[in-house]
Amino acid sequence: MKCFLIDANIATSPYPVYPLGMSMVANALIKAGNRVFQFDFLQNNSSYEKLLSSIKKESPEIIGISMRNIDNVNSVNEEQYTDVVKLIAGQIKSVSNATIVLGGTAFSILPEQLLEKIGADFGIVGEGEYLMVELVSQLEAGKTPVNKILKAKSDLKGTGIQRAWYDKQILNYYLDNGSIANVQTKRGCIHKCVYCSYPYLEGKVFRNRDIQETIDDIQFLIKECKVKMIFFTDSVFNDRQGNYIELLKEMARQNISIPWTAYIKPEKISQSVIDLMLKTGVRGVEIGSDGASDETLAGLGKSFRFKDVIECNKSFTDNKIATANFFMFGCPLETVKSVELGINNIIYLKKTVSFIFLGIRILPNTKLHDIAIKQGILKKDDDLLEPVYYIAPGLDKKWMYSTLNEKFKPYRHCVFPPDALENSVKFLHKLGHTGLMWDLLIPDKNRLKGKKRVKR
Ligand code: B12
Repeated sequence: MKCFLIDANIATSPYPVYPLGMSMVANALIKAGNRVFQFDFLQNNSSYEKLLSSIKKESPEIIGISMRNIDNVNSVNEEQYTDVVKLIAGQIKSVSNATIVLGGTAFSILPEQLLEKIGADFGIVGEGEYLMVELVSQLEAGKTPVNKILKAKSDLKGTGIQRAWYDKQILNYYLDNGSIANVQTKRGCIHKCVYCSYPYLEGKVFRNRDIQETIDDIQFLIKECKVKMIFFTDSVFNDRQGNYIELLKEMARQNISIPWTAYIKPEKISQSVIDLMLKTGVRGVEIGSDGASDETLAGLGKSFRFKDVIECNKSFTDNKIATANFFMFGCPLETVKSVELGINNIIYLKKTVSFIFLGIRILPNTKLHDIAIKQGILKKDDDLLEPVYYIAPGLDKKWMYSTLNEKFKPYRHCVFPPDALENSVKFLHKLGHTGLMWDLLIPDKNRLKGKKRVKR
């Protein structure tokens, strides 16, 4: 069948992100014998004209739209991204009778609401490879599934998760605009953080991709696409089973070294693992600390405490590896006292940069959703298309905003609101800089790993 895939993500902060999900679905469709055209809306200047002329030229029978973000989860400066998808679907219908299928993380989080809002024919929740191929072959056989929303069981075996069909032209656009190329090494999340949708999106157990296939992706990106840095997109890179260590060992054995970054769960990392990271090119890591005090870490359902955050940062900074930490204020169990303690903890977290969010975007299928209903912050039938941010009862948002603003302002390494530096980063991207960027804010002149900027 002739398939046309559109990545409809228009978010450009902290940088535009290559549509990895769309490319994985493209690969599955191609392997199943379909003809696939990948269209990236952002790369095409968000031009409806270009989109429609491509659709007319390709005349596809099925059009898949990949929706990554619902909004920017930033209560202080809200942006939302689903209206544009409604417009895209409306425009498509004016020139094509193709079946429209929605997918991607944003769609998976709010499937019923988004199918209705956007007016597509079908939607696929969760990983799209298997169900999209299945849907295409059913439609080809003249069968129309009864259910409009199809739910993946997130049960593709790790080794069954195939490589993405990276589109070089699309990738070049992203690399030219400050992006870091992305590689997935596994799916799933075993953690129970109350606010997080990762286990819902990817399943509750880790499913490791074949290590050599992951390395083939990395080699392809280095050799064929001249990629200068890689982001391992796993929800948590340092999994307890140690798959990441096996991957790094194999990269080291094959002499592969490329600047890379990933999300790290706070825990002490042994020196031998840090040495492997250095050998394979680690440039900096993003630590998912989230809570700034033991009280809020407990309220978030975290299995670690603030001393682990300090220790984890130290494992890296002692080795001159740059770290960024992400924190949220207003968590369950937050009080005026824990806000004050948390602010101090962040200010005194050494040689790192911290990004601070106010409030937590409430998503369905999370424990926070239930907590918010119990506490009267949400009603059971609120559709959540419009973001609602959780702030623990008893705390005043205005007070929180002015306190965070005032206390963090003197410190370059404490970024509040989290997008405060967006314009400066965009300017650096225009000058051709790419990579972490946040490492420029680290108050340590010897932060070797981040010092040499990556240029495209
Ligand atoms: C890694 C990551 C990042 C990294 C990306 C780094 C990089 N260079 O790639 C960084 C830190 C930059 C980032 C930033 C942001 N992120 Co982020 N990120 C993720 C994360 C952990 C993984 C995304 C990923 O690459 N997955 C791997 C790919 C292969 O999977 P996938 O995209 O889901 O695709 C599969 C399915 O969705 C489906 N599918 C995808 N497209 C299609 C299309 C069709 C037709 C079909 C049928 C199926 C289908 O099939 C695919 C293969 O199985 C997700 C959470 C998660 N676990 O999914 C959040 C997530 C996507 N991010 C999110 C958000 C909000 C953001 C930011 C807006 C945050 C901010 N304020 O800065 C920015 C936006 C950046 C941008 N320009 O878009 C949200 C989006 C949902 C929402 N709440 O709105 C998520 C889901 C986290 C969450 N639970 O809230 N992010």
